[in-house]
Amino acid sequence: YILIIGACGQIGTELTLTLRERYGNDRVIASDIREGSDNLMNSGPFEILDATNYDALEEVVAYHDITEVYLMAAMLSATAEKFPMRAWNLNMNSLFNVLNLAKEKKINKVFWPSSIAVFGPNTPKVNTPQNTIMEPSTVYGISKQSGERWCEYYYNKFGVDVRSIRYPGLISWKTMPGGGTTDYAVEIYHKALSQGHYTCFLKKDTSLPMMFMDDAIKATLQLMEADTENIKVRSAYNLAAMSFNPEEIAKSIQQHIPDFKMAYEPDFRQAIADSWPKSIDDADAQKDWNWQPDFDLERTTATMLENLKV
Ligand code: VAH
Repeated sequence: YILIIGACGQIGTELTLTLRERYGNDRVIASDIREGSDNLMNSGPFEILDATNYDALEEVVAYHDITEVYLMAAMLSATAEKFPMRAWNLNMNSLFNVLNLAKEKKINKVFWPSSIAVFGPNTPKVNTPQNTIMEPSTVYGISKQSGERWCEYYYNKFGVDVRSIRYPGLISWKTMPGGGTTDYAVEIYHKALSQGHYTCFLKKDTSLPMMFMDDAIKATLQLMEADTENIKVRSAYNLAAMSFNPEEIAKSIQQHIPDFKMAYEPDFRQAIADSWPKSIDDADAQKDWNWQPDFDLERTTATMLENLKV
């Protein structure tokens, strides 16, 4: 059986729905610190679970006969800057709990999300390679870089089958993102439809690596279903689909809503975005497990507007 921790989050919700479609509703147990969308709650088993509580997690794993865990609970970049110690506690202790369950052979396989946030201000920003300088300057990025080191350590020392992806900014219509720096790329579609204008918290030329959620879910399942000997990276794989800046996404929206207006009022998240890469080299994911994205900016915008319009 599969357990999704953080099932009510932006990725967790879509991951749960996709895994339930693929493996059967009752084989995928959703869990989170709070209840989620009706669609999520009505489609299969759910547990209220604090992922930082080892005993509670061990009990859910034993009760539901869990063999695979997707640990999607985390505090994202913007919120983590406001609550550094809470972010570190959640992001790291949840990971240690899951890695230790796997080390004790109580579960067989783990997925844990990393992020392009592991890169910092002195990382090469264009076509950022899989292996390069990583000096993250955000609490969230530090927790993701540390998490990658622990995943690789548990694989090398204890044979734990943990797999990870450095997600770019993710764009979805089924759920809102929660406290990230790339959230503007989701909010903009909602505001374009509801108000015809959007005030962006990043400068118009701030290019960031981005991905439509369907591609992120496809990559996650592809990595988890790959033969273990094909997985050469046990920290976390670079993964890419597209890069764009706020001006470019605004222009793609204006193809559908000509009168859409954009304004720019950069806030504290500008410094976070400026520390991240502009584009990512994901040659390893392509080579090791045949990664290929399906969504570019035009298709993303068309899909978002199509599904969000009332
Ligand atoms: C964030 N959406 O903004 C997340 C992600 C690369 C960005 O890690 O914090």
